Amino acid sequence: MEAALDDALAPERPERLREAMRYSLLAGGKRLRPILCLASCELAGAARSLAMPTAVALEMVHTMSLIHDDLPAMDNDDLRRGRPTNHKVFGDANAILAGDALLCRAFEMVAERSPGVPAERRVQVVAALARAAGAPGLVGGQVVDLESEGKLVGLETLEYIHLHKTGALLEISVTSGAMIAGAPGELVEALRRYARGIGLAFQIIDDILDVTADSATLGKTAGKDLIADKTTYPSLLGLDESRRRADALTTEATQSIEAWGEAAQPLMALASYITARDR
Ligand code: GRG
Repeated sequence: MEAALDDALAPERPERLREAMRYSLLAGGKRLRPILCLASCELAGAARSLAMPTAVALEMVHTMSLIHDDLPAMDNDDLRRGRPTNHKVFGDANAILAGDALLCRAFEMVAERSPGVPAERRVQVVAALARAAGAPGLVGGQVVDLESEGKLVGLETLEYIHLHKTGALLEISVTSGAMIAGAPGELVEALRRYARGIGLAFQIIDDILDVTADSATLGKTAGKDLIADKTTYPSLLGLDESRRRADALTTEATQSIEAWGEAAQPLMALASYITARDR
């Protein structure tokens, strides 16, 4: 995965822009979204190499969202993936532009740099990725999240934020691998149910870690939700009930794909990782 990400940003001008794009894209991170994509492509019976450009694209969209999320106009953070945030190093304007360029490159990866994937599948993934990133997905979730800061919101709004801001990209991460492989609709829908479960569980665990882990382990500022006065699962339900919810969602998620037996094992293991993770 690291080699594919490195290759996707080969030398080009302007050099400073490329440097800013590479700074955040190659800063580590769990690479969960691309790995989910590759695992679902394999589950659907195709070689993982077929989905590699889409996997790279997903990590690019995710990374751009982190760069923009960290900006002073949004979450205003100075630590990400264990390093100073992009705008702290390159300035606000370059950070915005590096994010923009990563987003554009992501669509290029799927549309133009996916040899061997039939054109109609590429179009299907481009459309689904655009929806997941845009107003019906990340952008919409981020808007409601920003609007909700400093307010006590209910579980329904919190779930809306999480399903859009975090869940939408995790969902397309899982379903895109199957789309690339030309999976039947029944499998794509089972994977969508799996993805919705792990997506929400992922964000509940994120909220829990924000309270229980330290900045060095997380590679980002711990305790940020409290500082930003955000409603979270632990603030609404407490830590124990939040963990119980994450576990229940993970169990439901894995049940959606258990009919695929041995082939579903990597996705089962990834679901367990999401609830057991410490960063
Ligand atoms: C996509 C057009 C477009 C705009 C983005 C800024 C924004 C709009 C949305 C914010 C999305 C966001 C930052 C959601 C948080 C998701 C989340 C829990 C991130 C942490 O993911 P990890 O733990 O991070 O997988 P690593 O560093 O391991 O990859």
